[in-house]
Amino acid sequence: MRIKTYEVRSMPEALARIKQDLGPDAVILNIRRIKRRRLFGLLGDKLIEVIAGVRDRERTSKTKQPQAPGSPKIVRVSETEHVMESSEATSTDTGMRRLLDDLHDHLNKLGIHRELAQRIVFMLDDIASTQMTQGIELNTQEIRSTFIQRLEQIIPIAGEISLTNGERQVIALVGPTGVGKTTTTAKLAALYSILKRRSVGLISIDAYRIAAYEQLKTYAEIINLPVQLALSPRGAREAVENQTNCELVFIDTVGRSPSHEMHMAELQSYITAMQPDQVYLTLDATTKYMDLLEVYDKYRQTGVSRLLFTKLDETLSLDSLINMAYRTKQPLSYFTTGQSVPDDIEVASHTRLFDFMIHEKHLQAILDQMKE
Ligand SMILES: Nc1nc2c(ncn2[C@@H]2O[C@H](COP(=O)(O)OP(=O)(O)OP(=O)(O)O)[C@@H](O)[C@H]2O)c(=O)[nH]1
Ligand SMILES: [Mg+2]
Repeated sequence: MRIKTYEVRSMPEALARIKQDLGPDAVILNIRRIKRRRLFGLLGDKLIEVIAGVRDRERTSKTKQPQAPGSPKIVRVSETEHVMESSEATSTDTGMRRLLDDLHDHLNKLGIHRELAQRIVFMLDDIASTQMTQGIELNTQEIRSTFIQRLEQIIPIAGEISLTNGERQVIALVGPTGVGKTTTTAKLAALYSILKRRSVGLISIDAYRIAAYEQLKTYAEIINLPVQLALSPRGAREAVENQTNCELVFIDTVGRSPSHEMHMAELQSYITAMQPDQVYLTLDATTKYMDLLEVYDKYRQTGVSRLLFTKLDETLSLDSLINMAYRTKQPLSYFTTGQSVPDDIEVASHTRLFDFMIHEKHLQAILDQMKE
């Protein structure tokens, strides 16, 4: 076996060098943090020592050798490609490993998807060790803000509706009954017409329950906006065409159980007729993750392009919401936090997601460990 030792600043750097020297079949035998003393023993650089090896015959063979039961976990360099791409590193310092394992357990207990929990732990480890190896004075705020920025790579957030001058945006809210589509439509309409002074149009689609139209109309009268009621896909298309002077048009659709096949087909025909620029799948944050996945599967045919979560005020758990954004890769748009129109709405942010998943005490414990 050929064995080489590398002293590097990050795991991606180690993996690139090992792959180049020893090939994709090389295995990582050990990783530990080390301090390299500079001249006069001052200001030690914090580095990672990685020992890697390759069996002589493996330098040419592509077949994997089965691992003996009970032997330590050996990671092939070729299997760590995803780690390199996302520049996430691993740490095997015992103390640090234990802390990161605890954090992983904590995320699992919160209900965070296993794979996502793993990525979060890798990312946190990488951020902390990169800051340390670059000699940046460590504090929890720095780590927190860097992490929040990097969270974008794994949980997409669309942010607020962006309006380009002269271009009209048509946004449809779809989703199961009672999630808060009409209330949220009213909140968004008020926000954009009153606070942002944009010209807003409203369309209600409800062939069955005239009450839903009345509900939106009541809000619209307070905000001082007209609402058009569409009772057929054709009528809905005409309603959209009529709103040419508006910069923003919101379409409130009526909810039904997603298992109601006829409703889904009908909703689909309305959406096809109206061709909205964005379809916001509106979901209740208190719903279980598995049920949300089911709802998503039914509604995705309507061309869902954003997720909007309501009723965050009714739950302390954001796991379903986070898992949905991670799993579906659909960007999060807004969160609603109560029944008050228009106050109880906020633009989705990574900060809220971070604060749910990772607490100050986790960051402090990691920093204390790294400073040892
Ligand atoms: N606690 C809380 N309640 C909300 C929120 N958003 C909406 N609601 C309430 O949820 C209930 C249903 O809201 P609607 O807006 O009528 O729901 P919908 O999705 O339009 O329902 P359908 O038209 O039947 O499909 C109402 O009592 C709202 O006040 C929120 O963010 N938090
Ligand atoms: Mg409604």
